[in-house]
Amino acid sequence: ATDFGIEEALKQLGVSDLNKGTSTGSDWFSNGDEISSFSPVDGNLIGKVTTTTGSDYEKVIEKAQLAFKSWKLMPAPLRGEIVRQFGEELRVLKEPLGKLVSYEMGKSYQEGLGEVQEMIDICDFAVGLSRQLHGLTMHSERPGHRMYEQYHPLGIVGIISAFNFPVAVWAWNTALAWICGDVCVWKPSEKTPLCGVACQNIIAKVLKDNDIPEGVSCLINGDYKVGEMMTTDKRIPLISATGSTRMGKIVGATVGERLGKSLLELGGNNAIIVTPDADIKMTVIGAVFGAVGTAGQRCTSTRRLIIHDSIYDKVKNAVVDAYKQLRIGNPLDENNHVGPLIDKDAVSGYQNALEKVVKEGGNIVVDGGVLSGQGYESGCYVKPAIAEADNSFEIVQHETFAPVLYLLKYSGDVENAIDVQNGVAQGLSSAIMTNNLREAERFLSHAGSDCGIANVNIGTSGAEIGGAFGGEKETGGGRESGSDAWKVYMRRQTNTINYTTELPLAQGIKFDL
Ligand code: UN1
Repeated sequence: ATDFGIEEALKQLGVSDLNKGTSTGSDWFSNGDEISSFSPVDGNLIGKVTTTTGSDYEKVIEKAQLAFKSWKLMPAPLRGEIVRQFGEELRVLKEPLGKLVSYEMGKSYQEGLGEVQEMIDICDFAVGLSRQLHGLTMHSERPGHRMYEQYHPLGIVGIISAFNFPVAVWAWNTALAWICGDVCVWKPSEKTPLCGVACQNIIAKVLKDNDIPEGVSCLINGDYKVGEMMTTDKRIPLISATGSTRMGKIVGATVGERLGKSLLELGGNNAIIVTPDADIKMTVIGAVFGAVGTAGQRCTSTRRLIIHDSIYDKVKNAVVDAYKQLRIGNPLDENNHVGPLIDKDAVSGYQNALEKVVKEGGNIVVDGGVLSGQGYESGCYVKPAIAEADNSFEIVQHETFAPVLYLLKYSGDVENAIDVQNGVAQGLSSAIMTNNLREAERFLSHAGSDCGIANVNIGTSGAEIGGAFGGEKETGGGRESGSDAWKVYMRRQTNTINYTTELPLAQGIKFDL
């Protein structure tokens, strides 16, 4: 716990009394409509941000293009030094920023701090990487020739992020894009605009202190129409978008139309398989955190438990008992496990899912419901619910961004559970709980999970920075943050150099003059 409140946090982040919107670094300008940011925690107005108009956008792109000219010429390790300083600022501001994330988005304060920690981790990762942007060397088939490949900066990277990770997803993209020599234009979710301004303030100070052009980091605000300015803009070679599959299909198609690149991080429908050899205690912790953490609003949240029939009742009872311990309330109070949903639309989506699962023949085993009364005035607090269901139900096939967990039963071999796990349109995260080596290896093999993330004896959420993050099928195929995800932020060039006095042609082609 900290000894300061949200007012003090807003001050430290420079977002109290806010009426700002579009920015290239510290230089604010914006002429569009206002967005009011209301906290789902208590329903109070936190601040207002003005949206980006078409002419504001043009100014931003001009500044970004100008900044790219000098930024791309700076040696990568020196760009890494800027990212290192950004990470240092984040360490200093971890508590106020974690608090703002919790207050504006609604996740628990612990998870708000965890999100800022992910930003710090990606900065550390990027600093090391800034000295390792290496390509391969190859042997040429032609005598006296040398071949190698190198990676060059791309240009402007457009980032569209979602409300559920209002700061970390931006940092996953920017920390890598910056060391790669790119400049970034960010449109945060219109549901969490103050988190966007707070982050922009932090990086703007670092850039200013180092005399780096402010256009290296730009912020634009507004709804999908502002996002469209970027997706249709040929001056932006890469769009990195996080959000629903519905949004991603539109972004992918629009960017594809102009043959731009897109990096898509879309919906998940993540399952944990619980086999007869599972450790039940670990299963319960993994499943409950996965299902109710961030109030079920992570793209990695656990949506389905696929349980072997021989232990079905035991696992079901243990999970139901654990749900009885959950405390729902103000996420800044560290005694609570579950905070509010982002807004009332999300509450309707949750209610709709519960109605639908019953209509389709499901059986509710932990009741849901919207909480009211003292402490719940915002109308966004809901009870995490559990329903017994079948994988074929339409609602089970669909990602509902809320704490609704479906229990599914399997019998026979683990192959049957894997079929169920893979039997959805999404392919982000997956897990198996087992102490059986054969089952675990089967699950991880090419005959196993079809997801971008597959875990053993860990839940589906809470990935760490070193690994590539992303998923297959309707999750969009993009990879961010760890491993060699940096390559998408650069353009690859193959170079062949001839150091002889002859000019032999490849493939042995004869061409004599
Ligand atoms: C997301 O929900 O968009 O693996 C990202 C996790 C977090 C990131 C989630 N590290 O749950």
